[in-house]
Amino acid sequence: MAREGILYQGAAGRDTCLPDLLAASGLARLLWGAYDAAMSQSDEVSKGRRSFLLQAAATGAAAAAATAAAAQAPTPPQGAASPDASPSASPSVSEVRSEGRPGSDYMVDVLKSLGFEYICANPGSSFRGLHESIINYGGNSRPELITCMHEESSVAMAHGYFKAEGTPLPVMAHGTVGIQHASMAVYNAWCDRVPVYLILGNTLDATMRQPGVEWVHSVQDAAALVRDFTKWDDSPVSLQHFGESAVRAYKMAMTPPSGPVVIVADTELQEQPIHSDRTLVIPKLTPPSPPQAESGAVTELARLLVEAEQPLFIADRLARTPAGLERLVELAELLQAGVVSTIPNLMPPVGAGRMNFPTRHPLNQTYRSNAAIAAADVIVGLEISNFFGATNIFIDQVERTTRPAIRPDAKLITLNSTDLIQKANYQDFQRYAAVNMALTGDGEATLPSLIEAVRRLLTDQRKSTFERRGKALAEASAAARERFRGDAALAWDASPITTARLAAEIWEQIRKEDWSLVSGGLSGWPVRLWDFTKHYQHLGVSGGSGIGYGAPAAIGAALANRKHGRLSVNIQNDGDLMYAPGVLWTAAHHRIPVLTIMNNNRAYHEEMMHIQRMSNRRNRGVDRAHIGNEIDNPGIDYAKLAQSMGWYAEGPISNPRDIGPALKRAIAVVKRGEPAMVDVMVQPR
Ligand SMILES: Cc1ncc(C[n+]2csc(CCOP(=O)(O)OP(=O)(O)O)c2C)c(N)n1
Ligand SMILES: [Mg+2]
Repeated sequence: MAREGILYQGAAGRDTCLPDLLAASGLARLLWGAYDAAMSQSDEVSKGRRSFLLQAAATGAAAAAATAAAAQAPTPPQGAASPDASPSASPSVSEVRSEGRPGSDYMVDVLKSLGFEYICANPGSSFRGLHESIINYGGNSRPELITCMHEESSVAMAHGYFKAEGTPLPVMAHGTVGIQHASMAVYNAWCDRVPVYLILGNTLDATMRQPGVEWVHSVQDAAALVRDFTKWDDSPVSLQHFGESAVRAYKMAMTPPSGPVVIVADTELQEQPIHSDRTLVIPKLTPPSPPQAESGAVTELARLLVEAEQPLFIADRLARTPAGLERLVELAELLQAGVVSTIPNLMPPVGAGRMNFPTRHPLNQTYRSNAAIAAADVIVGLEISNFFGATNIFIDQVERTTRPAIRPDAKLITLNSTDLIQKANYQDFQRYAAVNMALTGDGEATLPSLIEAVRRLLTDQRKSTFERRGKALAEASAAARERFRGDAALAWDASPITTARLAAEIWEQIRKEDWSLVSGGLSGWPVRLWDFTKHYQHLGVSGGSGIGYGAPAAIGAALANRKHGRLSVNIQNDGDLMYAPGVLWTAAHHRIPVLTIMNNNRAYHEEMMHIQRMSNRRNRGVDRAHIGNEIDNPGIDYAKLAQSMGWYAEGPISNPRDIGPALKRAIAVVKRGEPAMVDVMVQPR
């Protein structure tokens, strides 16, 4: 039986809907302005939906002697179906609500108030109410539903989207099997300090669960699985509770240090009507201002920097917004200090957590990071978890040892917000770094006051010293860059193609475009050879090194880049793609333009190197190290794989001279608004 008590006080819909109730109760002023906008946007669709339901109901009412005002219909409306895979014992008559709104319509209004452009999901009946409200009541617009083929892809898309756009992309998933699939991608987002916004469907009331699959897909505490690596979660028990927690979750996710959050949307809350005697409010979102480091410590840091002989900044997840990059350039230029913006002590240096500093800036010392770290007398780690790794050399031999990578007199300072967020179980906080000063606060938000404090301490004498230092740093970085250019020319015509040649060929085709490298390190060659200047040109790495991130994160970032008209470039590792290649279909289906170049080394090569190392250490030879690591015999035809999912694709390409023309053709397709792939057979590294 349909329950009694239809939505928002009766059948008149818009006339007596939420804003009116709020106005009557004097609560309207509490609403965020976006609520009204959302309501009017969705009004037409909503009216259409109501009339459809009334129509369906009227047929039913005639057959059933017009009792109970359209509570039942004799024939099910189109597509009415039983829940996931469970044979339905329900009667042949489907009940139809004739008027008003279900709880999930309010949930959609809440999501609209948060300004979400899209929402990713692999469908699941535990959020069928919300799904239906998004597409019908919400008009499938802001948020528009993006169909994903794996929950891990949904979350990784949200991860990549945030890094390009700076705003979260919500994800819906089953509170059990969905979050189990999604969990590794949530972990990546946690380690990378990225606000992923998860909505999990679940039926808490055991008496409301359909026997069978719905029990298997229900849980007491849906967020428990990811609580160790999320910032906050809640399981609301009323619609108002949902509204408040949904807004709170957004605020928590976005407050630096950012991180993933989870809201559980109970199925009963989604599907039952909004009770007429309730007054619902969409709480106002107040964007939080990020925490800054304490002013005395900032002044002391400025003094150390101005007095230093060789100050050096090492930046990892510093630039949260475009302003982060600009401020770091300003600070470095003011002091003529070097900047390393990379994961240190990996040879070769491979990409930063964020795009913090232009690659060809004369003060960029990333190309010679070991030398710069060894020479520095004041080293400031900016939003870096692995400061120990940056300042020590770890040697993985039979006996693992560590030795300092710095001068004995070097002063070590950190400016981090990460101490505000740590949990115990997962160890992404890295080895403890004994430092001289630890400033707690958001790095980007603290830079303006640090710049001001440095300015106050500058003297003409120091300025001329700085100038000399800057010249020397510029020469050193230019020389390092020149060496890399020489290295890139080695085996230029080799086949399989060298990673350096591939990076150079891609650069040649994109350098005049408004490009964005949405994923892919290619052994560090783009960072060495390309001219990165803008915040969206490098989106950094996964955070948790959970492989399977690259492809979906790239497509999520490309979705964000689409409206800006940027050329999204994804350098795609083969092993990474094969975790969940269905995301290729998502890109084609939603017409997400992205240029994907397969870094096809036919192996899980990183792991192959580990087995080679083990074999060498045990003196057994490396000739069997491919076992368990190769992705060959048969080799995968990635062009065919992509074509089968609606992509334009070429390859595999073995002759380096064929890369340029193939990229030209693929870029033309991407410019038409479609995804395109070029599969290239490359050297292992
Ligand atoms: C989820 C997950 N499983 C396994 C690993 C271990 N792992 C690290 S690198 C790697 C190989 C990745 O292969 P590919 O994406 O082709 O990159 P390549 O190493 O060949 O450059 C694997 C399997 C991991 N980091 N994450
Ligand atoms: Mg590989």
